[in-house]
Amino acid sequence: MRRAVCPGSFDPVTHGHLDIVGRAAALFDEVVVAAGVNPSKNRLFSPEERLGMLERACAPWPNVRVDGFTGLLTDFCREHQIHAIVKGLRAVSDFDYELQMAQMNASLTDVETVFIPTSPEWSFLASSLVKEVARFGGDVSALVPDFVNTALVDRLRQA
Ligand code: COD
Repeated sequence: MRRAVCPGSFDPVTHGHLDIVGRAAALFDEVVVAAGVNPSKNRLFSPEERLGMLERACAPWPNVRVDGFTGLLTDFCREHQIHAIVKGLRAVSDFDYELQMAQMNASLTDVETVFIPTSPEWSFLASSLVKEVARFGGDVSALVPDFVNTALVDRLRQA
């Protein structure tokens, strides 16, 4: 079975992430969307909230499942017999960092990184920008699933 992981912080999941997940699901038999749940990192959404949003967003793909991980991604890959890491690439700036991580991960275990180029419509999209725009009252409803937009508005209203 060809199994791949789409790892990320997903704080929160955006249409850019989901575009990559959907395209990975067409290439691999099984895709695990794995959210890094490092509790020491300051996130807008808790691990449980991020996983819940991912579960809902990935429900349309029967060969996609959602999981969380702490520690090294390569350890997660080894535990789950995953031999491919799928990453989205937006710009040259992504490539510099992603190449370094891909080479480090390959040096730690026999995992290959597969890069999928961002779709033009989502090339500017990042969770950090979505949060910043939403924080100042901007409309991000076209950039994230409806229920994520609702959660963002609710969370930022409380802040
Ligand atoms: N279009 C296409 N791809 C996109 C878009 C978009 N609009 N937005 C995001 N993506 C891609 C990113 O390029 C990335 O590949 C993925 O989606 C996740 O993005 P984020 O921002 O949610 O997540 P990151 O980049 O913060 O996640 C980093 C990891 C958690 C994957 C990384 O830190 C990690 O592997 N951590 C575990 C510890 C470890 O193993 N460290 C050693 C690394 S060598």
